[in-house]
Amino acid sequence: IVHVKINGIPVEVEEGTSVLNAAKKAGVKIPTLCYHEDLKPFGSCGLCIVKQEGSAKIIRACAAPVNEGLSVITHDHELFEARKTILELILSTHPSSCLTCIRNGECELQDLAAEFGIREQPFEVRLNDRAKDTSSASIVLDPEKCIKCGRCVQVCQDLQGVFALEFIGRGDETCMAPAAMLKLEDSPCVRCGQCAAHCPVGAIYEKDEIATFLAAAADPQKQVVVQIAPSIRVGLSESFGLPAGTVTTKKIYAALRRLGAKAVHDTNFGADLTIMEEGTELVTRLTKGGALPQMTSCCPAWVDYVQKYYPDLLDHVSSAKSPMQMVGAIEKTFYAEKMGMDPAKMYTVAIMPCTAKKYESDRDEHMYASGFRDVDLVLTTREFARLIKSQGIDFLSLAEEEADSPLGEYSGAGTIFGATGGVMEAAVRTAYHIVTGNELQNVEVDVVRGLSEIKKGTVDFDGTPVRVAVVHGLSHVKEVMDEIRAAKAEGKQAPYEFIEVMACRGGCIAGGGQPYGATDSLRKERSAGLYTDDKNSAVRRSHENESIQKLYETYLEKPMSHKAHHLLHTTYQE
Ligand code: HC0
Ligand code: SF4
Repeated sequence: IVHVKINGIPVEVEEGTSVLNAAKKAGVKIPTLCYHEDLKPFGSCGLCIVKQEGSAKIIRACAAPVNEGLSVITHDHELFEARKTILELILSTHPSSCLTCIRNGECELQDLAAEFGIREQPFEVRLNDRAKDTSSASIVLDPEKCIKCGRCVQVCQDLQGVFALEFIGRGDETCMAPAAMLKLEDSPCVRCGQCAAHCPVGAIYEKDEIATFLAAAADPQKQVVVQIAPSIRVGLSESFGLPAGTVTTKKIYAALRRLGAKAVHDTNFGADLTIMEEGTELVTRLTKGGALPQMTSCCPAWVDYVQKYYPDLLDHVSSAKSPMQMVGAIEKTFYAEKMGMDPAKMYTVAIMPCTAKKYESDRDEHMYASGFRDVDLVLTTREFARLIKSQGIDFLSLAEEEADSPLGEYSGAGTIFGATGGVMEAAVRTAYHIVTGNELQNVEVDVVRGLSEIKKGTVDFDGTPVRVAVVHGLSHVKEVMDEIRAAKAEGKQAPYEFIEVMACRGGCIAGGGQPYGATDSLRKERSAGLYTDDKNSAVRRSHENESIQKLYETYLEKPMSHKAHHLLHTTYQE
């Protein structure tokens, strides 16, 4: 513990705490722009400068650790003017097109300009004239709006270990871009969207497809059918001012009907279905042979990463399609038949916390098993929030509604898919039943919960140990992949049977398409919302979802049957 003074206010903080966080503890907000809790301090913007009392020293509060007896001044006239000048200089290289920017109302630079009362532009405006990169199905780069904060580069390189983005050019001309000025689509980008979720301005954002949705909903030739991902139910609430982690599932269903959905389904149903298929696949690999450990396949950025960085290990990835794709395939076959709908006219939409899902829905590997595209359109949570607001829907006052049966019924196991470790926990609940014929009594598998980067544990299947690992944040997966590769080279199996990987830290609850501002405390609150929802569920094991049981009885026959294989599985090519 060290004792410091912030503007004369004494505070006690742990050694190594930054001046910025010590100030926070004293109730003092130091302005920042490049700083983000997820990242190492980069110190590029200079807004967080403070004065050290008793010395002429100016300190960057984000990067400087406190020491015993330190006393700083965070706000005075001189610092205010210096910060205002920094902002004016940033604004002199940034377009003033706020009204038409995707970040209008949600921009950190705009907020700061307002806080500092900037009313005019004293410096000559010099914009770089680099063109937008719209090559990716998921992400748009607008280098003209880049403020060189460095967050996206750090996110892509350090959090994700992908290295698709770097700083290009010198001086004024510097901006973020894929190496060698490649198009994003030709770069190693896996479309996770974490760069967009961390960008403070409108320089990197999700491809906006709200207009496509509205056109489809207004088209009398189309019947719009919508599913929502597990983490939408906890993510959307923040966009409407509710506390993080608030579950709004039934208001979301109601909003979708007002938006023109002819049927409202839940990706959680698909999550239960995925568990049946993927759990059965795991048991088959364990008993009959096949590449082990088996790895989950539901995160499209992760699958993309394996294809780009570890194509030799693709046979470890489960052949099960993601829950989203499974729901799409079942909507255009089973559901269309049941309801007498023409699958050619059915327009399937998925609301996802993820930018990579836009790309997944457009992959050509067997995503058309019904004869039609499984999922026609993907909107992220952020687009969904804007869509609701644009259509005069007062979300908070909506009366709750139910989803449509049977593709709206799900277990708590399906819900927790949205948090890191959730797919594993759901799989354990069902694989235990498949292997032992009994039910797992304590369904809460604590070793796979929480935010540790790599979670490892052994689950006891009545005497048979099953070794599992859970990884989130792509930069950490390298360790496990290299272990598998090394073991394989020696003709051995790495010490796991089943591994879950999610590209984003925390899992889908903090996906690249979720509301801005994710930090670890927010990740915990969003996850807690899902775990509480699971706890409150009458059914907590995927195989006990009666609608899933009926789907097998009346249509698919059994997990991994010929028909299930055709509709619900795929293979990813090197
Ligand atoms: Fe996820 Fe999913 S859990 S990837 O994180 O498996 O995006 O929320 O929808 O498909 O269910 C995202 C979230 C999903 C899928 C599910 C899986
Ligand atoms: Fe990097 Fe992900 Fe952004 Fe692609 S989407 S540039 S992989 S952070």
